[in-house]
Amino acid sequence: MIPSFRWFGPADSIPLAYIRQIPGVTGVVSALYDVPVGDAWSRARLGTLKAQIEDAGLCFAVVESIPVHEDIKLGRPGRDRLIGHYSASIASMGELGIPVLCYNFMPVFDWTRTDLALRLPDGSTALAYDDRALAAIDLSRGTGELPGWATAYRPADLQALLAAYRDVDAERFWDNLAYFLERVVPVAEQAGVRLAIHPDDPPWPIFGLPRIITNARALERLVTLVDSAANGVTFCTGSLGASPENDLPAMVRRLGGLGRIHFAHCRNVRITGERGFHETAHPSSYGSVDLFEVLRALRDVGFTGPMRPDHGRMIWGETGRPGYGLYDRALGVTYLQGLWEALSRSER
Ligand SMILES: [Mn+2]
Repeated sequence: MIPSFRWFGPADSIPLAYIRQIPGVTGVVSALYDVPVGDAWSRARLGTLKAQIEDAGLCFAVVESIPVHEDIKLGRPGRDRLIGHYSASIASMGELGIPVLCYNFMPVFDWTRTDLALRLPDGSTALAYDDRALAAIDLSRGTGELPGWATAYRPADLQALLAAYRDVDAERFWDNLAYFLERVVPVAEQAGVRLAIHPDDPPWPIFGLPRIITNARALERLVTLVDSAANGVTFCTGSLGASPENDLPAMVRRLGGLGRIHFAHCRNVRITGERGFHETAHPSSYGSVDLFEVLRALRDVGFTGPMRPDHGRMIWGETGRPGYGLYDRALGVTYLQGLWEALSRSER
């Protein structure tokens, strides 16, 4: 297991030098954040990022993520050219020896919350989701009411995109994902890069849009779309753990046993009702996810990939990118390493 930490590039308010000081963390999860969606990532740009990470004494463990253009997800004409660009980006990763690519395949919006600063009893704040609050958001007026997405789309563009998805049901969306993977997985194999799809967050349809990477059945279907070790998953305990139907340790044993877990996002959520949850501190006792059992399953299947803490709360007066402050994530990755050390040493 490679303890890792997400870094949003040189614009991140948390410098690599701070990440270097978190005990045990050696891997960095990062991306190029200023390349327009659909363009190829050049080896030169990615190489500069890799050099910055290595100059700080760390290792570029995962690209998270290269966004998949909506035209690919919609199966529109023109997707082949965009898939060509995506393949070029994967080839650049391979040339630089960056081994894992985390990506997602969610329509229009990826992570979605209804509150970015829910106050918890201890005074910290966390991200939260409530399906009733989401239902009250009217997208015909744009995304202004959707936390975290206020400036993501112009209202007219959003309406056009939502209209385009009206003809795309879940099965058609699966077809579009298969079409994409049939073309990029061979490129990844050739490049020595492992693809790791991130589950949908939250793991159910929102705004009438299809969401398909939500549970054990879906993840097993995903890995059989293209039967290659390069076609795997990011096991995100927070995303999958928001649904009580998901037995996370069992899913780890099944997918990990197939050798298809290439990256782990470990965090906790507390389920607060049907399709409702808020994020919490990482330790098992704070939420609905039993991280001890998840990590035990990861150990048992021989997981050796990068693992990062996922969203943290805002604590100790810190401000910053929602979910991505330094303090709570540093506590989280330290806790995860404590579990891992105890599991490893008790096996002797
Ligand atoms: Mn995640």
